[in-house]
Amino acid sequence: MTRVFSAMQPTSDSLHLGNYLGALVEWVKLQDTHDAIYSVVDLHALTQAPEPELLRSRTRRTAAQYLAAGVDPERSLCFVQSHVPQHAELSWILSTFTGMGEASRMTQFKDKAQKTGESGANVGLFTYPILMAADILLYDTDVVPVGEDQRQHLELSRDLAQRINGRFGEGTVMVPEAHIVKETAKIYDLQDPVKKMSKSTGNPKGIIEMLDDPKKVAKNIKSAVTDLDSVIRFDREAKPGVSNLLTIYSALTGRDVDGLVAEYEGRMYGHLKVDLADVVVAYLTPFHDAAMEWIESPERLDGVLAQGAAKASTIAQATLDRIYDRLGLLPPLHR
Ligand code: ATP
Ligand code: LTN
Repeated sequence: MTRVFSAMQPTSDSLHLGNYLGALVEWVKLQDTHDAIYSVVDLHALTQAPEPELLRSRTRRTAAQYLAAGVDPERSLCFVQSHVPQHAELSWILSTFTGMGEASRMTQFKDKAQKTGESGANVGLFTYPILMAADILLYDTDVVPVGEDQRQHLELSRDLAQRINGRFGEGTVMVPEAHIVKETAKIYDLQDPVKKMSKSTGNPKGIIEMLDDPKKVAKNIKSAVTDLDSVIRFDREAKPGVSNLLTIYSALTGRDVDGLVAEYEGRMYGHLKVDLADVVVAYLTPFHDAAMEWIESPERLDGVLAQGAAKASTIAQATLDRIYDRLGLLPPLHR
C-alpha cells in the first residue's frame, strides 16, 4: 500500500477551519486507501519558543483533534514527533544536502522572520523545512496532504530526495508527492478574504476555531466581510469574501458550489451567512464533543500516541539505517 504522511504543529489550543478543510479532511479520507501516518510535530513548535506547560497541553489537544476528525488509531499511526528521535537525526543528514541559497528562498521563513525581525528569528525557524523533509522522507512517504502554503516546502523535500537518489542510487529515499486539493487548499480569513485563514494573524474575528464556542462561530460568520454588490456568485478575484463562504459551505455539506449559487439566486448575503452559520455550528458540535472526550482522558490519548510512536520508530529506524549505509556511515555493531 502506498504511504501517506502529514503533520501539524501544536501551536494553538484549537485547529482552525483552514487546517481542517485544507488538510485534516484529506488525512481522514486517505486512510481508506493508504497506509497512513500522522504526527504532532512538537519539535517544529519549539521554533516559536512556547511555554512548556502550553506546549504540553497543545500537543495533546492537537492529537485529540486528529482523532476527533476521524483519524482512526486502529488503522493509522498517530504519534508525537519528539518521541521518535530519528526525525532529528535525519534532519542533520538532510541539512548537509541543502544549499544556503535554497533554504533562503523559503517564503514562509521570510514572512515569519519579518514579523520578529530577521535578527530575532532563530536558526531553527530557518532550518525548519529541512526537519519537515526529514519527517516525510523517514517513512518512505508517497503522498503528503497539506494546504497550499506548504507547496514550496514539499518541493524542497522532493528536490532533496532526488538529489540524494542521484548521488547514492534510486531507492535511497522515496520522492514524495504533494496532495493539495484545489477547492480547499486555501481557506481565507473572514475579515480579510484575500489572506489565508491563519492562527498567527492577529484578528480573531477572521478565523473559525474548531473548538470555539458556537455563538462566537456564528457571530464571526455573520460579520464576515463580503462586498458592496449583492449578487451571490463564485468569483475568487472579484468576490473573494462570498467565494470563501461558498467554498466553506460546499466543503462542509458536500454540495457543489454551482448548486448553492442556484439556490441563493436573488437572495441576500445575510441569508447565506445565517444558513452557513447553522451549517458550521451543527458540524462543529460533534467535533467538539469528540475532541473533549479525548482531551479529558489523557491516559487513553497517551496510550494511542505511545503505540503510534513505537510503530513509527521501527519504520523510521529501518529507513535511517538504509540511508546511513548508502552514505557510508559505518554500521553500529553495538546495537
Ligand atoms: P500559522 O498561522 O502559524 O502559519 P497555520 O494556521 O497556517 O499556522 P499550520 O499549522 O501551519 O497552520 O498548518 C497545518 C496544516 O493546515 C498545513 O497542512 C497547512 O497547509 C494547512 N493550512 C493552514 N492554513 C490553511 C488555510 N487557511 N487553508 C487551507 N489549509 C491551511
Ligand atoms: N510545516 C507544516 C507542518 C509539518 C508538516 C510536516 C506537514 C511539519 N512536518 C511533514 C506535512 C509533512 C506546517 O507548518 N503546516
